[in-house]
Amino acid sequence: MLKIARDRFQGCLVGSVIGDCLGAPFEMQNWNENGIPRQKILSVINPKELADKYIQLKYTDDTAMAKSVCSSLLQCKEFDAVDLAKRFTEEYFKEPDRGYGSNIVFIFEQWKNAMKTELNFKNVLYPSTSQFDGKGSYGNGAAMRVSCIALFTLSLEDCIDLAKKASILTHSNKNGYNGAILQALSVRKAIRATCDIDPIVFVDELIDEMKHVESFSGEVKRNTESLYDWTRSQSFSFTHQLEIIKKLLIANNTESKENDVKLVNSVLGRDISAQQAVPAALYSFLRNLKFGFEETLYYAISLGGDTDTIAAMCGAIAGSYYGLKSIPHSWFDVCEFSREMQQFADDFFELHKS
Ligand code: F2R
Ligand code: MG
Ligand code: MG
Ligand code: MG
Repeated sequence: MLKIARDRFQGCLVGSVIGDCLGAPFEMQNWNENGIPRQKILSVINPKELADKYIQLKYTDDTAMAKSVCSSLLQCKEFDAVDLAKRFTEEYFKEPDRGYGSNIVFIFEQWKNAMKTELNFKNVLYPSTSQFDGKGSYGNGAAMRVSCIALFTLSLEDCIDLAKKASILTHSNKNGYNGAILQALSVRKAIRATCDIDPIVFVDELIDEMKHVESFSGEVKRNTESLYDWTRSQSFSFTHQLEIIKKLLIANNTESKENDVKLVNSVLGRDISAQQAVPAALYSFLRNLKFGFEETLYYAISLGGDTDTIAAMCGAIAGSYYGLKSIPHSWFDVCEFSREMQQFADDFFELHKS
């Protein structure tokens, strides 16, 4: 039986939706190398001020897609590619204005057509593997939705395997799905931490895991009938980005936030790609371990760029470590779908009790 507190399951999924909702007002609004000033962030999301306001901060595609992964796993009790594809498609056509990536929507359109004739779902990966001249998407849209996989799976191997399968449905580029694996592994490690996290040990362990993962990676072949048919290719690696994170942590630039943001933005980046957004989210968590959930989220947003997604991924990792109790009540109250994400977390928790 898995011995992890319910509060940390809840922290993971609530942290994710809160990061999405709080980061969304700033998404792509600020590309200044110094990021977004703290005052500007506080003017929108200061929990003390939000407590007196009857407003709702809306979730975006990050949560819309995470919702489908959660409900598919909970209903099917296993990974089912066709079920998940259908849920993504239905969710998108129900609310297409949640701020989806500009290319992923073509996948939903192809699936919608396929849903008219069940037969076409024989190759559910066709739309994903056809994107970008067969290279597949490396957007961060797979990574932003896979945190719950660390709540569903028990073994490391299953966590990696399911994160990959849930990703390649839309993101068949190796950086798209490996970024998602790194996110799932980060959540897994954070939620299982039994004492104070040593950030260097945390990164070293991820380096070992990602070295293994990336040694088997390649683009998913176009038109393949198999989910497991990979070709190999080299170049960018998350393992290398983790080495950079380690150097940043050792330099320990926690005194001056401004200089740190500038450096992080120049060496890690914070754009819509998994290559930039996932390391930025992980670093935001590890760099702020002394400061707790709230400060961690401000920092993630302060990087600028893809703020909703970086904050959603960072929120999931941080929430897994600090638990729901560490999340300000007013953030929980004003963020759309917090309560439902808490319920999903409870359902994952209950799965492991039986
Ligand atoms: N789309 C957005 N934000 C845009 C602005 C929204 C704003 N709120 C507004 O409306 O004003 N955010 C959401 O998209 C990201 C997740 O995207 P996803 O799901 O990965 O989509 P996609 O289309 O697959 O990829 C995104 C873009 O990345 C580039 N790209 C990906 N693979 C590529 C490749 N192999 N070669 C070249 N370019 C590639 C393309 O520009 C894609 O359109 C999250 O931020 C979510 O919040
Ligand atoms: Mg949102
Ligand atoms: Mg979004
Ligand atoms: Mg985004």
